[in-house]
Amino acid sequence: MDRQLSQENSGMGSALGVSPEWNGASGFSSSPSKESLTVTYLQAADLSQELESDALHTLAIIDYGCRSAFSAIGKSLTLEVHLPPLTQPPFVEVWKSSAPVLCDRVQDIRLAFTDEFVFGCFEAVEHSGKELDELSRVAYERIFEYCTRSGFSHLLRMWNYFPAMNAEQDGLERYKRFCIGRHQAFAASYQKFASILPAASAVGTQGGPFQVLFLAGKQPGQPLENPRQISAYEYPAIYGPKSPSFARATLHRTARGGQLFVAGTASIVGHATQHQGDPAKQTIETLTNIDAILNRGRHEGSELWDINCSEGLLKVFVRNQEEFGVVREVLEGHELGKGHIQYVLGEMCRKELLVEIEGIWNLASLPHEEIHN
Ligand code: 3EB
Repeated sequence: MDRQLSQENSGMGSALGVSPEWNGASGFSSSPSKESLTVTYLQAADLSQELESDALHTLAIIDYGCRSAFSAIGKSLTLEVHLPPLTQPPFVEVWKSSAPVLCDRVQDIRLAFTDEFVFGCFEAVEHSGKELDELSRVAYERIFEYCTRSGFSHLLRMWNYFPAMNAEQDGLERYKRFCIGRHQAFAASYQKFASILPAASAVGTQGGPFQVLFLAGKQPGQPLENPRQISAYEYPAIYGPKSPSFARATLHRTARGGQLFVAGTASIVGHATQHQGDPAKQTIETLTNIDAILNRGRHEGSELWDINCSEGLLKVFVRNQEEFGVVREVLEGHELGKGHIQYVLGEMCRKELLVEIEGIWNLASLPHEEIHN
């Protein structure tokens, strides 16, 4: 089973020496990214065969099963995230590019990059005595520093994974400490950072290191917010001393379309958690939120593309294993349930939240000639 979400390879050339830049809603001021990214879910057993079967270059492989099966793969970033899959056989997530890939390591960040994109992961084992706000601040500072120096200046998508998300550390919940450190780093590096925040997910793992995964590029993405929800970066202080620094989605446009990265989305309307204790209703509310973001994306780019809601690549984080069946039943009865879906066990940032869903949608764009006329 090859679950693939792929963006058409572009045959478009770029103007030599001109840095491509998106010029508002009217189009690219110069040549847009010609590289294409592809994300797929694969059965772990099919991995080696699959990696040889096409002309694409592997950027990153993410294993959610804690099995470290890929010691043989050297030319891409391989990551283990401790979020146990809820279905069998276990899957891996594969990020590919049409362009050649190189790997590197800078301090605690492992990296794989192409001409236009970098996929990286800051990873650190937590030590007792060091609080999570400190570690998350350092992680974000290092990532910002790397992105600035390398020229991959624009964060497009981030994932934050660490254990015991809802446990207290010195009198404050670990997720809230994480938000403090992330906020400090953003505030120190960027003025008015709301306009550059990437879509993100934050999910509690079953153990393992503190990890911040990121996708960054040489061209900016466009942050989108959800009209049904208050922006997370404007949440009131009842949810923590510093608000969560992320956008509801990032729209990333390239020559032949691009991608819409939808952040981890939960049963929150305004800023309030909805349907406490009811996983089915929380799933419906979450899907309504995702629909609202997809509509924002359509509205933003109607002159260039359509977004087919049944063609997403979705990851569903479920807090309690015994509620997985209910969540899946609701999703399978919804239009969004026609996409490629993987379910994993993970903790959400608020104890009352039972499910969180993230997704990637390709933007089907007009043909080459129409963009240029
Ligand atoms: C929410 O909407 C749900 O702190 O990076 C979702 C995605 C959530 C990302 C983060 C938190 C984060 O507030 C939780």
